[in-house]
Amino acid sequence: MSQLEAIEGQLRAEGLRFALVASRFNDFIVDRLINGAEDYLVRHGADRSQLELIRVPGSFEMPVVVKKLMDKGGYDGIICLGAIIRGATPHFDYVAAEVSKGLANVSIQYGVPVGYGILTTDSLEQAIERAGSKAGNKGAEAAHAVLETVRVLAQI
Ligand code: INI
Repeated sequence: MSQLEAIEGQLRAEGLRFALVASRFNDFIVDRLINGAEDYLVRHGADRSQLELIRVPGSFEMPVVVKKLMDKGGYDGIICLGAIIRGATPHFDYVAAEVSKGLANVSIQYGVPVGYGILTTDSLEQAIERAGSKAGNKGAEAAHAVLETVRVLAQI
């Protein structure tokens, strides 16, 4: 067991401001991810008035919108929520690769955590499992990761 004292992020969202960027594509899944992220943040102390929801057409449009939000400033973290389903998406690999690359780049460029709450699944059934049923809620998990990272960055 290590004797080192770790820098760790506390899961306290009081006083923090977040943007939730969510796709309209597959909105019946994405709406559950939004609920999961919002519920997580509010239960950890966020003020609902400090959460801003931005709807975009599809996951592919997220990086440019997140970049504009970063330029505008004022957000401690941004949580992206979407569902890219292989069965229904011939260009699945292109969309998924570009979105993850784009979001990673903008997060690093601005030093603001961006949560990847975008499901990439083979089937609709898998997406449902990850949007609040037997495999948890990936929207809540993305919110958790962003909150923890915001708090870690504040200590470094
Ligand atoms: N966007 C998604 O977020 N999920 C998908 O599964 C999807 N499919 O199936 O194509 C999808 N496509 C739209 C894409 O994100 C863009 O909005 C579109 O290509 C216009 O640029």
